[in-house]
Amino acid sequence: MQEVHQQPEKVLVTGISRGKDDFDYTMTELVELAKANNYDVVGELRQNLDRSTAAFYFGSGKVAEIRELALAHDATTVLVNDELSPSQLRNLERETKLHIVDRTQLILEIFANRAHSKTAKAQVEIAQLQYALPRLHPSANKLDQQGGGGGFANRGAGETKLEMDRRVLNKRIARLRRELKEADVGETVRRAQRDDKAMPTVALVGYTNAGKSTTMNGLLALFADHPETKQVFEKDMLFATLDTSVRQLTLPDNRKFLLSDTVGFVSKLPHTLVDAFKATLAEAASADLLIQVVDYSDEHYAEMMAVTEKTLTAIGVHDIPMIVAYNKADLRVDTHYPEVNGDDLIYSARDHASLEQLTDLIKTHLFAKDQTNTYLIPFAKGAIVDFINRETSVSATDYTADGTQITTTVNPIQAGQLREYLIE
Ligand SMILES: Nc1nc2c(ncn2[C@@H]2O[C@H](COP(=O)(O)OP(=O)(O)OP(=O)(O)O)[C@@H](O)[C@H]2O)c(=O)[nH]1
Ligand SMILES: [Mg+2]
Repeated sequence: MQEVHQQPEKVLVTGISRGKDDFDYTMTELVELAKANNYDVVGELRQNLDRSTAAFYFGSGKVAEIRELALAHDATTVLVNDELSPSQLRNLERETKLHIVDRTQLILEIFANRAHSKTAKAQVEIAQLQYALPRLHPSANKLDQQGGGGGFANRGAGETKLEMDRRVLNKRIARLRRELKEADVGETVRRAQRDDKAMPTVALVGYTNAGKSTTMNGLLALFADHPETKQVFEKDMLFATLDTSVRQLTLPDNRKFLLSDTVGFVSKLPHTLVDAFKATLAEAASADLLIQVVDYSDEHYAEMMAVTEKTLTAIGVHDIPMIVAYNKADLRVDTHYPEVNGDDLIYSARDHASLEQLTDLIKTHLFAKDQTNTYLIPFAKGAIVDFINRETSVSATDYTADGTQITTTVNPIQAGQLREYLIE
């Protein structure tokens, strides 16, 4: 995998508007993405065009202008705000004699630099290889040597036969897929759930840097099942989290749920990445409840929410109840928090009262179908009494001549498991 650039490489950021409302925001974000990959942004060039041109993406005249601006600023690389077609990429490289990195490739590079676990590395590499496949070209090797190419397997001299290159890449993709299947990402959750199938699951989702991991850590600090439960990694940077973490939480009334934290989204998230990360994101797709964490202090939060909704649909999330959690309210001068509005919450992940409010909302959703019942457990069934004490929210215990009588709040699955002992 490619290392973070040692000496920041000077780059231009470029894009065409295509008459889209979110153009400004995606261009601003492109600069952030560039910084996240340690590029030094020295200039920007925009063109107002209704549509990109098939040959160069930019309209006539702009290509020469890019070259001049790059020369004037010593820039060696040009970042483009969209995914380019293979021929647009080739033509632009040829005409400008500069290294062209489109938005997809940039995001792939960031992911590659951030990936630590074997799973994340394999998922990113699959996405990179799929991006590279249609772009394989006899001249591709030459371009790669200009640096910053993103660690594709088609590096190196002497690979002239396109067919052979394709075969090598496809073989590598197949191998990585096999390895991923063996590692089985979904296993994390299933292992956690195996002990108690009745445990509901909650997934934190949302834009990158919104505060998902900070929210997870806040809830863990309050309700982690064991004091030694590990906190997750949180940091002020794009795509801090690439791996899914699942932790068990136990509320003061003894009710439990599983909370998961996973990779964040960004606008125009490459579809090869969405595909490659499907297994990791499956967490969200199978949750009982989603918490969409929003950076409410960012002026573009509405666009970020729209992107999140779109990405959730793309990974196959349908009809899962959602709490919208407007985070970082502490950074807004005019906002009172915590404040609950129906299913939504304005809060700060660093604020105790906020986390309590969030917990209340989670409880309302997860435990709405709970029921309070009284059971009579024969003395011979001590294990059942243990189970009730461990897993449910007990309000009264009496010892009668016929056994232990317990009044407790159970979820529908537990109610089914305990039905034969029900007395009222
Ligand atoms: N001021 C303030 N900062 C916050 C709050 N919540 C999170 N942050 C900061 O925002 C940054 C990003 O937080 P993370 O929790 O890592 O964000 P994330 O959503 O997990 O991001 P990715 O893993 O990159 O998708 C960190 O520097 C946090 O300290 C908040 O309520 N107030
Ligand atoms: Mg995170």
